[in-house]
Amino acid sequence: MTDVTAEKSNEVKATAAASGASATERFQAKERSEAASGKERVSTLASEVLAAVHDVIRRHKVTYAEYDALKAWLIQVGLDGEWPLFLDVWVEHVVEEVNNEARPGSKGTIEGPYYVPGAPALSADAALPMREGESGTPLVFQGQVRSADGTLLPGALVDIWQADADGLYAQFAPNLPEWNLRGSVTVDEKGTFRIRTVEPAPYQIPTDGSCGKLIAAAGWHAWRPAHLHLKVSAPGHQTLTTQLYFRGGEHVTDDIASAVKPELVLDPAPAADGNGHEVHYDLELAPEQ
Ligand code: MBD
Ligand code: FE
Repeated sequence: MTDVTAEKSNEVKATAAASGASATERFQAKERSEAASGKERVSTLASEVLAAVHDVIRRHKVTYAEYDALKAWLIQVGLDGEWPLFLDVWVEHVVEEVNNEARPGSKGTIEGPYYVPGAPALSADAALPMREGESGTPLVFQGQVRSADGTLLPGALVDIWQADADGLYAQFAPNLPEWNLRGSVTVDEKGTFRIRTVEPAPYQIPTDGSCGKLIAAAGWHAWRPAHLHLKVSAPGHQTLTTQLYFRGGEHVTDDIASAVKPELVLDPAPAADGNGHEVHYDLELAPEQ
């Protein structure tokens, strides 16, 4: 006879395989530019990545046992669907850094694997979609969207997505409403927005997949600090992809994804109505080049 209890608890658990499969599917559905680089550049980049690997092997005299462990692990990353997670946690921050270091306006940071386009459209003063009695400290997040020169941007969209108070993302963990804590906010005529949500919990990388195995084998920790993800767009401006963190929160100073910048740490204050916290954060977009 099957153990119904075990099956059930397995079904409701957020597994690496389930979130990995969703993240891989999501990335494959993303519109992206094809063949961004010519032969010469591909050759340069590929040669230098390989040379860096060869250098590590020589310096550390990597054994055949270690080489086979690496092969097995790389194969398993793909089978677990964890390439999006692996790349966004350990590589994306440097891509973001080199691409946006000279951009005026608000600081960006990594997108990560859990953005989903097409979230419910919300007005400038709205609550994110959430369950009745959604747990977590209520948070009012308000601000104004401007161009880097200070001009108001009334046509802006603030796309927001976050984990819930258990650290889980809708569409990447089971049993959450499809668009829980995800919304696409149109700012008002002054460029302002006022979003009611709950504070997210820190996020733990799934421990039962390949990324989790690497973390355990290396003796690292698996945590990202609590964060709100934002994508802010407006006509004639470069889209800002960023995240906001909470001052004093766990892992703000040791994010596994290296995606915290001092400018991105919020200082929430007690809400005027005594219910949770509120915080003001303005967002400045760089004009299109
Ligand atoms: C996340 O929530 C996230 O934002 C990143 C970058 C990686 C893994 C999970
Ligand atoms: Fe995240």
